[in-house]
Amino acid sequence: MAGTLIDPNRISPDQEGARAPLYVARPLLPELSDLNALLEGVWATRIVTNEAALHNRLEAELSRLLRVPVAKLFSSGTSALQCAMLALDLPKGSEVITTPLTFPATAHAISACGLTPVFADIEPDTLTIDPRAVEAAITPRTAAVLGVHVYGTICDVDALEALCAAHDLRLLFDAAHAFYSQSGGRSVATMGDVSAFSLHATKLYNTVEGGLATTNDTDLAERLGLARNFGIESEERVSIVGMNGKMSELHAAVGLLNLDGLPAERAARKALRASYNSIVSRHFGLKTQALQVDVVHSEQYYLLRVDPQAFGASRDDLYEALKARKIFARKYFWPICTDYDCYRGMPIISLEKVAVADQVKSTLLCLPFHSGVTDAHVDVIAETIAST
Ligand code: T4K
Repeated sequence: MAGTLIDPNRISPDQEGARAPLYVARPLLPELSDLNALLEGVWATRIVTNEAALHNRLEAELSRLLRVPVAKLFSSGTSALQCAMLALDLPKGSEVITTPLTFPATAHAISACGLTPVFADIEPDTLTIDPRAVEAAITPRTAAVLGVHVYGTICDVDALEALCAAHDLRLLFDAAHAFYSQSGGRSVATMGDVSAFSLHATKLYNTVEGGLATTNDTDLAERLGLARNFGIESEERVSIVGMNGKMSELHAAVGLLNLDGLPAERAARKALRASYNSIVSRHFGLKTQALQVDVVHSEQYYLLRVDPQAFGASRDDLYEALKARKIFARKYFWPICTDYDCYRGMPIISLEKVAVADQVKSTLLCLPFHSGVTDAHVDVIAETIAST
């Protein structure tokens, strides 16, 4: 995808000013005319939400695509996570072990369910939760473990499953970054008791706002359905604590149409990953995600890891240099959960003196990663990296 490196002097300030900003994400969107056509049927019935026809069609399509028995749609990835924990009926006040290197939604979903997040350290290569740190974090109050396939890197699922089975804990995955991922031929959607996906506009596959929870367990499926609809079992019976986590027909319509664009978006990102990898390989002090064997990558993010000593500049230097060229990379995830006002002071349970998460958090940068990144953008990014 990348052409030859360009001479930075060839980009005049005028040209630079005229170029549109490039963001870390750009939503995949269907043709507006196709969306209008699909919505005509919805307008005709005036059934616009509450688990209606397009919603149910999309659930069936996603269950097939992700090769999982149960796929339940939600209004967001956050509501999918919360409803997963409500459906599992984890005892109030119990602890859920999770990673500090994630988006706020992961820890907040735990707290919003009346549970306590406990942060366990991550592995230095994969940046996913370290099963040995999880084991060290288990107390008599632990009810569940919530792993995050961060940047689409799959957690050590076998070790976490074994640990949870041995300690009688429930296992959930925040798979917001891992739509369509597979490991050893196994779909991520089938891992643990339940997996929650985000279908937000910034995600590889999106419904504008939306979420998805998947499970192999049909009993749990019923409770997930209750949890997303206020716990309403029938007109005259409310059986569990629930919320409004439902997806509307408008969002489901976008989701149905976006299924068609998914293969081309993934292909464009795969090519872009190869271009970025070739740039990264030219610089000491830069690397990307650990390559996982026998894994189909989600192609959600492209992570750059900057070693300031070896590279000669920091992550923040590079972020600012790119920003000056209107390339808006993102410091996902900075700050980490234990830096937030609401969780500050909570320890990261670690096997290290300084937690790995604290060591790496200032080195991570996600580059723009979507089909709107052109060869010219890649050239500017390559030149900026070379000159920082
Ligand atoms: N768990 C994990 C591990 C997650 O990463 C997330 C969400 C969740 C759970 C929760 O899922 P949801 O409840 O959100 O479904 C964005 C997304 O809003 C968020 O969904 C995502 N993770 C997170 C990693 O990224 P921000 O605050 O970075 O978004 P924002 O508005 O700065 O968008 C980033 C860039 O994308 C913008 O600079 C421009 C571009 N963009 C954004 C939007 C909204 C567009 O081009 N079009 C758009 O409509 O959180």
